[in-house]
Amino acid sequence: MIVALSGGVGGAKLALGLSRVMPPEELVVVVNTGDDFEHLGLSISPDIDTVTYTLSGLANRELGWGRHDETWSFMETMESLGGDTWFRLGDRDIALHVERTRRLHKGETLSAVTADLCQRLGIKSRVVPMSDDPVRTRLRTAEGWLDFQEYFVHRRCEPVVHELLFQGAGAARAHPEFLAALTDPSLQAIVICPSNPFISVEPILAIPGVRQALIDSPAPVIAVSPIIAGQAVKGPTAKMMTELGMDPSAGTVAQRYRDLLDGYVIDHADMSEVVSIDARVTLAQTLMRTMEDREALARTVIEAAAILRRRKASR
Ligand code: FO1
Repeated sequence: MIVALSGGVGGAKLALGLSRVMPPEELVVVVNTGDDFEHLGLSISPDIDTVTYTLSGLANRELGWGRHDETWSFMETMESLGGDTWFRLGDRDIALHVERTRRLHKGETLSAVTADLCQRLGIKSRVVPMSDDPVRTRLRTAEGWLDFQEYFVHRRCEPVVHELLFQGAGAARAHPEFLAALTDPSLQAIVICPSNPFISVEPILAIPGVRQALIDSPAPVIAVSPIIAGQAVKGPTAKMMTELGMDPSAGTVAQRYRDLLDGYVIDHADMSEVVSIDARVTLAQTLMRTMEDREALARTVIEAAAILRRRKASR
């Protein structure tokens, strides 16, 4: 069994690679829900949808979010009605949000709805929200506090970020399937995917008990850097690091995970960072353009974890 902590597009890509190079039913993808929000009366869980669309082959490959087989009549009509169209919702995607909202309002948990959705999409891996309790990422910017999607989509990540807050994290309970996986004797590795550490991974780590459970797990924790040569592969990671007073580097991300990491996978371009990283470093091609890239990086992570597992067990 492998547990992968994922949020956003980069995380979903590696999760897909993992699901193709191991028995998919042995993969548990724990997904960030800090990006979730209510919009147009709908409960939207973007990182869960990015993972499920990606694992089921439905994802829009260029954008990384939404579906590839999309039409936009709903958005066009909303535009003509003067409604909110800054958050693009395709006609097929909308059906998912409407149905999830109905089931949540009926009292079902987010994880129950997600499990059913995965089953309907033929996904063999388990996709588990980090918690069924609400956690909302908010950002203190030069223009005041912004909700996550307002910052990320509506404002296109332009405002300068001074602080992040994971509202509700302190009262949230890690999903029981997540915690159970961390103590499962068959657990081979805990993979922190190449997601933005601030907005995709740290909301998960902010839930009480999660960091300690990762440290206590007999399985090695191995992260893949989301930064290559000082640049984020996608999204505002490097910009955020600079605005938060950090050097946008693979080494800085390792610092964020400090006490957790047994292993760290960085790109060949960042070889000079190796000396500054207090974990067992593996150099790889971490930019995933093709399916082969996704699978090759996944294999590298699994192989590195196997070496680390022997070391952690003998400690
Ligand atoms: N991201 C955008 O940059 N623009 C959008 O209009 C947009 C719509 C959208 C709809 C559904 C969904 O599941 C995700 C969507 N995303 C959009 C991506 C989303 O904001 C991000 O993927 C996460 O919240 C951060 O990784």
